Amino acid sequence: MTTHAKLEYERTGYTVLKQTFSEEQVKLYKEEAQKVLEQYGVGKEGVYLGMSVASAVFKEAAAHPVLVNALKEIIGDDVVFLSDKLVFKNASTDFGSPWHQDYPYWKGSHKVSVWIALDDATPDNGCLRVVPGSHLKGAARHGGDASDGLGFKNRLEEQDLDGQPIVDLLASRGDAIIFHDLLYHASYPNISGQDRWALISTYKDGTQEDPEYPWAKAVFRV
Ligand SMILES: O=C(O)CCC(=O)C(=O)O
Repeated sequence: MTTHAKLEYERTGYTVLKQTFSEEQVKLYKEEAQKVLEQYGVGKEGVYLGMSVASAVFKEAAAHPVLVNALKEIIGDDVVFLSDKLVFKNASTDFGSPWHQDYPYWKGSHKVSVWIALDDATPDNGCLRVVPGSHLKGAARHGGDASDGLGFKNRLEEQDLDGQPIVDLLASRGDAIIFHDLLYHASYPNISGQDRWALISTYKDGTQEDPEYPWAKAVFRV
């Protein structure tokens, strides 16, 4: 399975590990995430960076054996966890994430992120959208007009998407989507009236030199 995952990742820039986390684990993560948000007084929707700093539950999630096996296939033996974030789009969140690559945020060596569905994700509640193979195009120029309030000062230009094949990644709770930091991705607005929460964890190859990342405060070798 992981060999397939590696080949798919190399070809398309992403691979989906279905049902990696159990119902019980997903329930625990949502409850624990709720506690973190309350503890830190975080608002009702958005992004919270540093779940593993806030709770050991997320550190354990980041080292899930199925994930680690797949990451070792993709990255190599020296897999380092850098940081994670909760993207919590509640029933009232009616905006999607603009098209972007993650690379402009990280720079340095190429990072691998894992988008873990804590709710079922559909086009109606804001599932991910990707351009398969776009990670092979290299780093694109990103523009910076965030005046519409949707965040993401690093955004792809509209013409970068022209004529590109777009795939919607519907996901079930517990699925894990592993993706390259050059993959073009975005998400739909949530118009469903239902929550759409996801945990995104980012990893790197420990043999590669990188700048210090001030927000990576729970770094560990998996
Ligand atoms: O979960 C989402 O809606 C998209 C998040 C995303 O693309 C990111 O944080 O890089």
